[in-house]
This record gives sequence, structure tokens and C-alpha cells, in this order.
Amino acid sequence: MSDIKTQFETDGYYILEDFLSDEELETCGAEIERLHKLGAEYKSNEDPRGRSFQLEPYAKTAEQGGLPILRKIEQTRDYSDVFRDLSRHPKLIGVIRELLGEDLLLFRSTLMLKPANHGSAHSFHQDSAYWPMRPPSLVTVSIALTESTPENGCIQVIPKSHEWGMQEWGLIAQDTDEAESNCEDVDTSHAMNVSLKAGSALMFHSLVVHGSGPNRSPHPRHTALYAYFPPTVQYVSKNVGDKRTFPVVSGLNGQETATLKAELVS
Ligand SMILES: O=C(O)CCC(=O)C(=O)O
Repeated sequence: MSDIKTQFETDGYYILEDFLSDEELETCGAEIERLHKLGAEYKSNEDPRGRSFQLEPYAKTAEQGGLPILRKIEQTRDYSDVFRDLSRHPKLIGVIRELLGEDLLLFRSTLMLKPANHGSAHSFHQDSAYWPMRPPSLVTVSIALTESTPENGCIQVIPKSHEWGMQEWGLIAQDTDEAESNCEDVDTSHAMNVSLKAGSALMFHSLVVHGSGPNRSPHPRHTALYAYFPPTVQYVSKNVGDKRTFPVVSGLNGQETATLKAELVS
């Protein structure tokens, strides 16, 4: 087994340092600004695509620098070539292949934004508790597009918590100083801040308990979040006949997408 895989399986996470160049980071920064303008346009035209651009619920002002204050942008692959290409970045995919194998599908492509002085906290949770995918063994990647520190609300993880099994969580967006949990039984005393330089990425198992603090600093914290899974993970649903199409990012005979029929769950 590779060192990367051993570390990931033992601790539940792995940090890929410095894989993006300054030029790539600049491109992402400019794209984030373009997406804010696009989101503002969709919202003012009441275009349903505006729903992918979520306003920061705890913002203290309506706008910042003439742009809406966004908390996240869902399905960035649909709106941005830059973030579609980032989901397939060769250095990133090389590591994900070591963890999950050659055939890879993309479950999620999101931008998590914590604007300066505004970004709210995410209380502790496990991603798999919210995702209709079983077994719960996807890999989430959080790529720092700006420096990510405890002051601007970096991710916190509880090492080895992927071994705890799935728990129940609640609403996770909060305007609190601490990224506390809604799950009463969880011991967060071993939670650890994961500071990242811009251009580095945290990869973690979708059962790892994690959260993030608020951004009380004058520096934005922007991260691109992706989640990958191998074909051994199934899409599940309570509804007969449900199916869903996922982008393929590696292998699977080079096909662009794969449509998975849901396995029924009660
Ligand atoms: O990036 C963050 O602040 C946390 C995001 C997160 O935990 C999630 O979207 O599941």
C-alpha cells in the first residue's frame, strides 16, 4: 500500500501541499469574481440557476464591493470551465487514484466561500450522513484558494473519526464563534485546525467528523470542494426508478458521464 493510502486510512485524511501554481490560483481568484457577477445577474433576473449561488445567511450587509455576499456556489462544474478543469487536475487525480483506484466519478463540485468579516461557521458533521451514497466511503477534497487559517475559518477535523461509524447530525450552518456540534455524543476534544497555504488541499474520508469556524478576519477564505467515489459506491434512494448522472473524472473507458440507477433503501 502507498504511504499516502496508509496515512489516509489510518488518520482519515491526507494533505497535498502546494499543488497549484500562483498562476492557477490567480485564475481561480478571477473566476470567483466572475461567478459572483454571474450569481448576481441570475438572482436579479429570477433565473432558477441563481439557486446554486447561496447568500451568506449571517451577512451583516447586503453587498461587499458591489457584489453579493455568497456562502457557497453549488455545481461549479456547470457554471465554470476553470472549476470543471480543477476537478480533474492531474496532480489531484493522481492522489485520488492512489486512494480509490483508477475509475473515479465526481459526486460534488462546490465553492465554499467565507468572505472577509462575514463567513459563518459549519458545525461538526460527517459528509456521508447527508449524501445518498453507500457504502459511505467517498473522498472529500478541500482546496485552499486563499490561505486558510483558524482566524479566517479553516477546516477542523477529528483525526481517526472515520472509524466511529455514521452518526446523526442536524443543521450545520451557524453564526457561532465555535464550530460546535449538534450531535450530543460527539467528543470534539481532539479536533484539530487544518491551516493550509493557498494551493494546498486537504483530502478526507467522508466519515471524518469535521467543521469550520467563522471568519472574523479581514481576509476571505475561499475553498473549492470536490467529492470523488469509485464505482463500488452506489447511489441510493427511497424511490423506485430513481437515477442520477455523475461526471467521470478518470477511467471507465473514457466515458464522460455515468448514469447510476438507485439501489433502494428503506
Ligand atoms: O469548507 C468549510 O468551511 C466546511 C464545508 C463542509 O464541511 C461541507 O460542506 O461539508
